Amino acid sequence: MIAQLSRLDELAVVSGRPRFEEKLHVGRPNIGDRAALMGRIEDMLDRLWLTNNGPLVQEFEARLADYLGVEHVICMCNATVALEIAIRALGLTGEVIVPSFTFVATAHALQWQEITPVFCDVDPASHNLDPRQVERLITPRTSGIIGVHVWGRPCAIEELSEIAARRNLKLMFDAAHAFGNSYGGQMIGGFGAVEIFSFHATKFFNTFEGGAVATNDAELATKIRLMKNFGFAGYDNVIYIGTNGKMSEVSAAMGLTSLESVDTFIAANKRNHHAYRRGLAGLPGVQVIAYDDGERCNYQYMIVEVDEAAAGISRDDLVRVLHAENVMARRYFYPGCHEMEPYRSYFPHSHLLLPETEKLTQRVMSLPSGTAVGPDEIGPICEIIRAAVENPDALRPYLAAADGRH
Ligand code: T4K
Repeated sequence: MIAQLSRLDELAVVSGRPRFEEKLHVGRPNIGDRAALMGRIEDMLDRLWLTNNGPLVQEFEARLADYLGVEHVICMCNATVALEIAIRALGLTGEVIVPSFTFVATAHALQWQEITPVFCDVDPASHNLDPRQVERLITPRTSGIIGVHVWGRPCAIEELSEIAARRNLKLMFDAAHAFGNSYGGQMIGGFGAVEIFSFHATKFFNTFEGGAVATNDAELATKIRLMKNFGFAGYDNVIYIGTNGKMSEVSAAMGLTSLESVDTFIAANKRNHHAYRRGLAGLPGVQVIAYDDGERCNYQYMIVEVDEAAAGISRDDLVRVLHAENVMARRYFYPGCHEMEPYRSYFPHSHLLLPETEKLTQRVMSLPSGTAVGPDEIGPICEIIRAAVENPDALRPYLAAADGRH
């Protein structure tokens, strides 16, 4: 056990002595049963079949379809390529409405194929696309909407579906954060035309690198399968434009193993989430975002919103305090996509249309969770935050000095 933090001068920004010897990262991978993983890899090596729709990928896709309750799951090398392929298979062109408050992959997947991402503001409560703003951004060039279930919290799916149907637009979801979550009791994966998951190492459920498209549309699934394998319909028979989006067998081995431990991973995230909530309860200006306990939820992102006016300290200064302690809090998502290149140059005034996004990018930070941390780490992390929020004036000169050192 780590001793209680009793005095301000025990903070590392003051003393120079970090609370944790080793860095605590956001996005530390969860690893399932190593023996099961190694067994699958040994079998794979014996089979001499390493990629190109091997038996492990086929088994993984079938298990995922079952878990998600969808007709078709197509595994891919990562979610970014899965997004690109799904966007192309859906026939999106011209302009597509997306949030700016997302990982830049969502926007890049469009711009990569010369489709303009039109950045839409978010609802400050859910951090997801604000449907009223979506409606205002539709032009004759708009072909679709990509909602992102940020932190795994479902978008306003019904409102977005209604707008898409009424305005004759395609609707798909970037569900990179939402594997294992439900909306109205139905698993994320079955909404819109397609939903895309990420199984990157930093996701609570990982395949090293990986992603998947889930859909109930058989025609679309066939098209996506062709596109992720160069358009091959059989030996020597290319019938479509395609690329290489295939998942390898070793990733599927990891995926199948991760799936066997998915409930354990979720339980660790949930325990951590509630430990943080207890540890930070009552702190002015520091709010842990809530998940709906009535739905299935992976609790993978431990997100705190810092209101500088109420907390007396900015999000960025809190991140400085935590980094000095080797708690590697992250500013997801900062800056918004509209402030990143090439979008910043293409649309220099878009920040004027994104007031809630601008606020959120200044307020949000992500804290370590997953199986790599537990109450022994979370208790001290909360104490560090508490000590900083309770003593902002005393800390200011040390923070200025720490800033100068970086
Ligand atoms: N859509 C959304 C909404 C997304 O959030 C993402 C990805 C995508 C689409 C695209 O999915 P993929 O194409 O990646 O499948 C990380 C992840 O790389 C990215 O997958 C994720 N979202 C994003 C939110 O976070 P970075 O640039 O912040 O990664 P990095 O290298 O700084 O690592 C993050 C943290 O994880 C660090 O604190 C260190 C730790 N880490 C990382 C790796 C790779 C480990 O402890 N072990 C590891 O193996 O993007």
